[in-house]
Amino acid sequence: MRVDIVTIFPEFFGVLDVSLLGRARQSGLIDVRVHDLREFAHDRHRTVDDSPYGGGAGMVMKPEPWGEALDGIVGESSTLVVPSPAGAPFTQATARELAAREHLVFACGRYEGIDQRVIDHYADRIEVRELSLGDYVLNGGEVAAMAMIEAVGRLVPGVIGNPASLDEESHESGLLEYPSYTKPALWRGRAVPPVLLSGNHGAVAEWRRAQQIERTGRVRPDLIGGE
Ligand code: 97T
Repeated sequence: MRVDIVTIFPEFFGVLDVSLLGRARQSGLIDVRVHDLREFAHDRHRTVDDSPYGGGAGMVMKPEPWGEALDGIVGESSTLVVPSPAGAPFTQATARELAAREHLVFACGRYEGIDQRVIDHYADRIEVRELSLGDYVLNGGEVAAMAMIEAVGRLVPGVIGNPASLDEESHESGLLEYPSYTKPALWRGRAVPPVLLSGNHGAVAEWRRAQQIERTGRVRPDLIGGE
């Protein structure tokens, strides 16, 4: 998979080298390239933003640098991902869909967003996904893009050593994960649930399932048709 990132903060993405995806990058499974949007702004101050038509607070990212940058990066089989608080929810299902793409291009907007014509222009030509991490506001798309790249990258075949471990995770079954324990069996007066020491695999599986259902109902009733 090829991943391109366009941002005014390219140095932000240095952490991708030290994360789990570092090995995937070295082995060539994921090829990540970061581009500085300001290199596509040609005025003396390398301006990438301007005040909004119609008035209002904040600044909007100008379309010309985005067009120049993206024209040199996208091809007909690219998917353009635009992190945005106004986007559709990014979920594990979204991550799975994107993990099957050949080429992802992340457009990281700052300020109050990118001139909408940029999104509309590319949406007429290629797949464009405006995606939100959740109902809160960040200063820009960089942190959201990083979260999405990690969620997608670990689903690319070969990136995770034991792919079976992916199946048991929160959000794959529609339920949250069961609680986990390791040695010692007694810690600060707290015992590991005895069923986990019983050696009875059926009883363990049943207990874990019950824990998943209890936890999901308590913490995330929305996942099972409540609230
Ligand atoms: O708040 C944002 C600002 C810019 C780009 C993305 C976001 C965001 O993404 N998920 C939640 C908020």
